[in-house]
Amino acid sequence: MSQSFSRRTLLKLCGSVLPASALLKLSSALEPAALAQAGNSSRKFPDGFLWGSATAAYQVEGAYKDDGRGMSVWDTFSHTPGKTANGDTGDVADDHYHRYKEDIQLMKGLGLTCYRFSVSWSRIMPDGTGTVNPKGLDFYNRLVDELLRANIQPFCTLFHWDLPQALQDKGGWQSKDTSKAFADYAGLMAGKLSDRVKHFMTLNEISSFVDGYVNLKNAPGLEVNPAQLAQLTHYAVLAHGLGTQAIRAASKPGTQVGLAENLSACTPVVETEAHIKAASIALREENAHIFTVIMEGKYTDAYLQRLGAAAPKFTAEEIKIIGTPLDFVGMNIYTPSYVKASDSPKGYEMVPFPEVYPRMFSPWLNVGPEGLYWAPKLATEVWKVKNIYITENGASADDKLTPEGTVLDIGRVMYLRNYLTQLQRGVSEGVPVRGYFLWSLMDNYEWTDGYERRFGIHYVDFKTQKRTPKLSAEFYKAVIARNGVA
Ligand code: PNW
Repeated sequence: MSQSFSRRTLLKLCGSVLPASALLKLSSALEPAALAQAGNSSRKFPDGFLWGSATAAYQVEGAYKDDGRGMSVWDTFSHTPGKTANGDTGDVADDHYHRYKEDIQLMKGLGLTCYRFSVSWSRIMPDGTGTVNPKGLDFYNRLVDELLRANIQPFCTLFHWDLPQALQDKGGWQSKDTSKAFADYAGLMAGKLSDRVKHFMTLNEISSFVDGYVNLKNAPGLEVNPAQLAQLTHYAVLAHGLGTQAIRAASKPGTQVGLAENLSACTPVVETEAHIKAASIALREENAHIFTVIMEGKYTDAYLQRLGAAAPKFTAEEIKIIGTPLDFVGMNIYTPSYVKASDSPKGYEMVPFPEVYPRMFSPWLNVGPEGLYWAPKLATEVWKVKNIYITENGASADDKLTPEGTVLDIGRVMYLRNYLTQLQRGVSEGVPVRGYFLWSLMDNYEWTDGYERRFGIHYVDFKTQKRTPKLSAEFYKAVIARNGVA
């Protein structure tokens, strides 16, 4: 029969048989400094690994009418009654437009070495094309200068869903002209910022924003048919390709270009050879319409066959542009897509999440830390990707301020610790992940979910704009300080 003892009893028992010197060793091994050192020697990231956080213009900036900013599809959508939780809008959000200096101090407090932000296209070009608004440009100049003063490398996303309304009025992503307009705007921004910004991302999560054309819950809130969806997705990947070329043409030497995509993070259900093989086939096919065509400069045959008459129309030249080689790829990974081996002609099967499953505070945020190991690893094998950044990873939680004025978000800490452990596993095996951006620096406007679903590691009181570090901020600071999982 086995019996368990409390730690205190164990120490007492050992004390009666162990010599004093051994006991001293044992107790000093339990000292906080020694424990910290133990953490230091394990689960480390390579020197120079970048630690960042990410935000997006519409979710944090506010100041939606300031200094000549034009309207975007998210202004229109959020101002339409019944579209967002509590009718919340990004009119004020975190008021980051006015408080960016204070927010950079938060970043400094964490020890961040990089920060990912996005540019509001309609601040720069209120009509989406043509006339440039100098005051809009000034804001990003000030932001970048302040980041550099704080020794934080700026990573700039050029489009994070806030399409100028003027372009939506002309068809939005259903028009090829939008792809060309994006390239003009992207080239302009690279010309203005690449003396200081060394990493640009074209588009954030194509798969998410094209959803706004079939899912009434996202801007612009339309419902198109499958053929139209495939075609506008094609125009979005084309915008990425044209944008990549425009950024390169306008940039100072040494500028790196990539994108940030929430690819389907295919992960074997069990780590056996057969399931791993299935996951790598699935990675190509499940991402055929976006990530694969960008990586390979080709739509897979299976994708085109599956769509049949609804397949996108494209030219050989467009496909070549879409496949323009990138300097890095950014992966936004929150949740894995579990894959199992199958005897079907496809060779794999997706495993759906059951109704009862560990989730964070957003219904889609299923917990599966190994996604952060497998997706980058398989992408490296399948596409020979050389540089990867995790451009987003994080979790929503039902955060509440305690009477003492803190937030003990142990759910988010649990989530981050497990995901980072899997990321470290990959990096230690040589998967070329160069940096990690936690979503998000602070609570912000979570699109259709308004201000209800908090993703920040700083709590924001949206009435007073006061920022308070949560327990997860303390956790992340410790991770950064030891360059290893805390
Ligand atoms: C990303 N999903 O969105 C976006 O890039 C951010 O703007 C957003 O705030 C963040 O993740 C948290 O939601 C996603 O349903 C939205 O799988 C939905 C999904 C994934 C990412």
